[in-house]
Amino acid sequence: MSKHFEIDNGFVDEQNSRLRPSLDTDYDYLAEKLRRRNINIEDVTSKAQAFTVAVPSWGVGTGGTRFARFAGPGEPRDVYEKLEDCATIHKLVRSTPAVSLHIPWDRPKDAAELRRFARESGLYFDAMNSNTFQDQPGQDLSYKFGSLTHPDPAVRRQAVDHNIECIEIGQVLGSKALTVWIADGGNFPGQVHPRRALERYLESLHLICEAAPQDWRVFLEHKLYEPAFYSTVINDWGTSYYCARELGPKAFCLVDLGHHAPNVNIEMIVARLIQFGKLAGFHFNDSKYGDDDLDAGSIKPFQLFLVFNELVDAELCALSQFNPVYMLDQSHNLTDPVESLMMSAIEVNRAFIQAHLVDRQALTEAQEKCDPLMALSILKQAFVTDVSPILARARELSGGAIDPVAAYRASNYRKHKAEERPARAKSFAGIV
Ligand code: LRH
Ligand code: MN
Repeated sequence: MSKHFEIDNGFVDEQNSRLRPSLDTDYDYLAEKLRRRNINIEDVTSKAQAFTVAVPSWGVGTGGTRFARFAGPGEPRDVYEKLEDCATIHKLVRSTPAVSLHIPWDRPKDAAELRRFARESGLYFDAMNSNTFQDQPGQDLSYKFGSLTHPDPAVRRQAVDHNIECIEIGQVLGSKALTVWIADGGNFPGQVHPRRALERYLESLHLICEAAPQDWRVFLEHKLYEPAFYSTVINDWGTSYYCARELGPKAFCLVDLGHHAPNVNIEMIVARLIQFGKLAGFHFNDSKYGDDDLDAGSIKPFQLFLVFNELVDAELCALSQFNPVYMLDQSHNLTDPVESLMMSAIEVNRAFIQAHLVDRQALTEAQEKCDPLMALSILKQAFVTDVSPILARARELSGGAIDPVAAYRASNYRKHKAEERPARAKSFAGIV
């Protein structure tokens, strides 16, 4: 492979040297503030250093909508170039060592070779994602009217086989989980028989769970609507939870923050799935209306904090079956995907650290004494604490950039990639 431009550690150090004095001041000021709350800033900083969130391979290319996709310069053209961009994100923010692949978009010619390349780039693979919501060139049977729940058993078999292929590729890559999101549903009343469709879903997922190795997990991803606009087979957390229970110990429920009706209390769903021992983890993003796949923490940062408040509460209670995976699932239609993914990884880490600043003893007292105002203000005190110095120090201590976006822009990484990766002739509308 010809020489590819990379941001080197020396450049990051030089960038940091200019920012370190003001970070020291801000960090010491915050340290004093937290000391008065009996919080040791070093402990919290090491939590921020240990925090990780996986990056979606499909997120480093420019996203689009059904109306248009405005391809950016230096788009990654294959899974290797996608991993190059993922490695650059991790080099600067130091909290995204894992990448979640989507098959067939990222089907490797040589999975072992891809694993080696990833390891050499400081990366490993998180959950695999199957795709039975598009027809591939040369595919025998169409998924137009569904996949794992399609009335035709041959189509269901084809979809099950695809998921099993994703597991087999994942095993070579070192992944330990498969995320199954299906678009199955209908656009018209009467089009899909809800009970038969769900029975077929369970029949298909049983075959997929059986094919998954003992130490693997299968993540069921629910979604209210789109692309089906009247009924969706796995439309909400209740249906997903029922299925995960029916499917047994390998099956868990994955929460994509954009997959709910407006104003749904997602942190309550998280608390329930934690209590029921079936929380798989998350696809973090943000939205104002539908499944907008906007940058995490960009629209409803308080909701993201409240979700992590439930997660940290469970973590501190050392609940069994509590091992959630954190992934971003976003579509970057207008921004440089590397910048958006870096910012989003930081915002998810921010919510996690803010949730660790909650005075849980005082909160429990306020809850048990029915003192709602005190309970809210205890949460708000943590949420309004600017933990940016902790996040920046954690990145710096882990060899990353104090200001990742500034370092990235100063490196001209995108300009270099535009020279290395001549644009594809025609760019298509659609999310990726
Ligand atoms: C569906 C979804 C799913 C992915 C796709 C790219 O909306 O969230 O997780 O497979 O986006
Ligand atoms: Mn998702």
